Amino acid sequence: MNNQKFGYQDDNQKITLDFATGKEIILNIITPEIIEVFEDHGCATNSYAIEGNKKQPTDYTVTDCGDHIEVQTTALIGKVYPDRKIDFYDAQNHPLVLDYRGERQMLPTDMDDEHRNTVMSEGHAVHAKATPDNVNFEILKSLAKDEVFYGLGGKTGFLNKRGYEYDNWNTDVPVLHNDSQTHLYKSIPVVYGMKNGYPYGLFFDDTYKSHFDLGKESDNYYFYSAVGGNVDYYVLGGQTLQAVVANYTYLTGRTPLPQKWMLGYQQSRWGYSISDTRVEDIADKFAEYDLPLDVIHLDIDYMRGYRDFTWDTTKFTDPKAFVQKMRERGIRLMPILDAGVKVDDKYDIYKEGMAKGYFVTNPDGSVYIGSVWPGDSVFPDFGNPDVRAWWAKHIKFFADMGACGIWNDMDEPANFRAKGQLPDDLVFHNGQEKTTHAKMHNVFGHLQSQAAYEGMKAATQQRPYIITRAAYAGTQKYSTVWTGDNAAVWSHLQLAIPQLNGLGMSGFAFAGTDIGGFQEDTTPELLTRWVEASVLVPLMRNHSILGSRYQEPWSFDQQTLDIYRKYLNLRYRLIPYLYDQFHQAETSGLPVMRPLVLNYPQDRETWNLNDQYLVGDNILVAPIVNQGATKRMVYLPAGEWVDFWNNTEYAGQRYVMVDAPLDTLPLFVRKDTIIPWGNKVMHVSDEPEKMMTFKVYGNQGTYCHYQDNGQDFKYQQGEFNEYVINVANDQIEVQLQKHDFKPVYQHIVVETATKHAKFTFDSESDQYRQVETN
Ligand code: MIG
Repeated sequence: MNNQKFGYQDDNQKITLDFATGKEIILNIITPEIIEVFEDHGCATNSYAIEGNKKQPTDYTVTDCGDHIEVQTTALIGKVYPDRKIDFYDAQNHPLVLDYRGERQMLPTDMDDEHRNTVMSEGHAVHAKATPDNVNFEILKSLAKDEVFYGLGGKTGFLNKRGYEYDNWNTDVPVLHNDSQTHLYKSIPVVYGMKNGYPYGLFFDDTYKSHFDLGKESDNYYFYSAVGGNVDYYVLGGQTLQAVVANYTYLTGRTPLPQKWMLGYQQSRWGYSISDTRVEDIADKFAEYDLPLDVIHLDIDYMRGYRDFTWDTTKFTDPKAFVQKMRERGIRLMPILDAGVKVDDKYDIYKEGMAKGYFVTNPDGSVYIGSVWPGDSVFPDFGNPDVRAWWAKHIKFFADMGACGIWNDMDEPANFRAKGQLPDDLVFHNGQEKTTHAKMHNVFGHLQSQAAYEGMKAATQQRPYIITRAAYAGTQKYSTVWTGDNAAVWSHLQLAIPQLNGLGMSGFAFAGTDIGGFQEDTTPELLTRWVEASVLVPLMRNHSILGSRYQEPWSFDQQTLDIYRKYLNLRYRLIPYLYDQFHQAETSGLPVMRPLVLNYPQDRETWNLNDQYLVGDNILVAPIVNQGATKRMVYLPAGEWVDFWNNTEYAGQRYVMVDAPLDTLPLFVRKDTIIPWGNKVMHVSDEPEKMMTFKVYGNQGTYCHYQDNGQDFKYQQGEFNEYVINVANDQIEVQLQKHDFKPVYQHIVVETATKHAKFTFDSESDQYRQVETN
């Protein structure tokens, strides 16, 4: 039997710890700021979140200190005790993540079985409590008095997750999303904390159903539990909260630079795709009302009987020609694709998949039949790499049609049978091994999106545009996300900001919500405030459910239309700024849209700020999210800030009261910032822009602007340009710092408060010449 005493073996950044009782615990030193804690529970160890070897050669020491063993890098100290407890500190010995030395104290309940039935008989939900006996393991960590929590992907509730519990189990939630729902469509098991102001992260890489209690049950501990998998979590260190987030995206991957037009405005509704004429009518209206637009989304009706990879030619006479025709008008089409495949012996996808054994089976080996839009449906076993390759190959169908991407829906996966889920014991693959749905559920959407990404990339050689509703940690490498079926209620406009900020901190730099609200009937005021709030949200799409009140920009009065247009125009002006931010995000691993706490973690006022966001470092958006409000308090963090609309300057680190009549979004630019200001356009052009303007807020500034072809992967070989704009002491300079993408702006204009300087490109010197100033 295990007779070993407390001790360790040290093997090249892998420290195996032995205890008098219980399993060994392994500490893997990934980088100086990342340590993995692993305890084998007999499950597969491959990761769907982390691809490739992330271990970097790292200096570290392991010391036997008598009563504990100490593992130290330049950034983290791990102290392991004979009773299996582990504590992590930063290099200055500030506690970050400490095992809790006590037992859980379950919340008291006054409900016995009889009362439970009484309560349920009226229709009230009675939530099962996470108890130690219905999970595989629980990990309790001690909680400090002022500890705050962020991350977890797009959960419900507020920015700071302290005091709430959440589950990780991808679920189609077609009812109103509110604070009491512990889980929605995505499972991103990363949480960031600040203990006494010191930041850390914990990433639990387990795809099984898991649970976070972040100080709801107790003020003394928080805990994580899971129903399966190994104990496998990463302690993320870093000097700042930003560094911690960058470490998480180092591990799980960074949001790749999108094609530029993906940042354009997008219009959708379940119902548009009933015919080509209906879609065309929407495009016509955008033109008629002078509204810019890049993408129209095609919901499920374009398919033939909801069969994946089909296009109903009774609704679209010639789909390919139609896509091409719209493309010539500057509009791209984005078809939806569902997870469930119709059971139909005359349908090639079904036949092929059946012949190859590509669908998920019951434990007895028969193919599992659920139900989705097409009626009886089967589900591809995306855990099998051959199935992904097969799916990816069929994606070519859409690429050949000229579709601009793939919109993955119902990929939790959702099912109309078995209480909306697939049964836990269905047989899936995890690579070549057989496993269960319980393990693969939370990565179903991830793997479907990966297949779509790879299929599109192979077919087009361009940066794929994939949107998914379900996701796991790491999905950001393949797909953008939207937050699913929200509703046209003010609380969902309020929810949008913490949700998107949470997704951003969890790696998803490219995300959005359905503008106007998907379910229920919007109002002109709600729609107006929603489009204002979304002006710098990375994914900008208006989407609604069929049967709801129309919510296209022209659906209400002239004022609503005019304000909507004003913000679409502003969006297009700011696309170059957003695109620059995406370029930076790909290397920094930080989100584009972010909560203030990410940039100002020392400032306690930012810790619970739910209704504001930053875009990069220099633009602050403070939307109106309450009906009837025409003023609001805005918290401006340290520094000086300039009101975008009237150039009023404010000192930061205080609240200011600002006016926000219906047509005004409170918008601020950090003083002494330069912002690129795109041309007024109706669509993002395929052709390189001939001219760019830069606006100076304040008196000086430096800005580095990025330019590439906006479409393919050549930028990864260095095919891009960098412009540096410098304004200081009344001097304005424009420099082409890097010129490896051939086309350049012919003209550049720099606007300061008092001057308007125009520069022209001189091909001889490969630089800009100032031609006039006034
Ligand atoms: O609600 O395809 O979240 O965006 O319009 C039923 C129809 C299924 C859910 C998606 C929504 C989409 C809808 N789908």
